[in-house]
Amino acid sequence: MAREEVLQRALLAALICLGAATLGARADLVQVGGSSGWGLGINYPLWAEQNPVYVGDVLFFVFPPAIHTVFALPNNQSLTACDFSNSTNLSQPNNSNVAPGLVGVNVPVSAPGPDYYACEVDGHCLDGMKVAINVLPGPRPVLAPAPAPGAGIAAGPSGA
Ligand SMILES: [Cu+2]
Repeated sequence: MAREEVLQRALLAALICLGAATLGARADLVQVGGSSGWGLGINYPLWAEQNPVYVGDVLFFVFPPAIHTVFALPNNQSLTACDFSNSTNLSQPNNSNVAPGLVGVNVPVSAPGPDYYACEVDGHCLDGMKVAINVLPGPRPVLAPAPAPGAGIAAGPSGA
């Protein structure tokens, strides 16, 4: 009886996984700044433009803790002015999967719309250590599987 129950639970878990895969629900851990991480001298507007973020993703800030911080700012005005008066300090590390000397901060994104982040260490925000991330409605789209070899050859325009 107990064994049956275990089997049933395993089957249920497998079906749930299969369902999630089929529906394409996928959450990505998105490292802010890409491999450069969170620091000075990085073109965050360009990075944000090239790296769409979707509801359900988790932003991942990686930085040396003695040098930088991560704050969430309330709006674009505060980001532009580097005004931290209504900001939230998110600098507490919660992801240890980083290289020695660095810390990792996961920030799940649960709603669409723009999010604003900056470093509040003196001068860093004004030097460009800030990012506006336009979170897109989820879930993150899954890339279509590659066509089978040979497929599509007959589908080209005819009469060319
Ligand atoms: Cu900084």
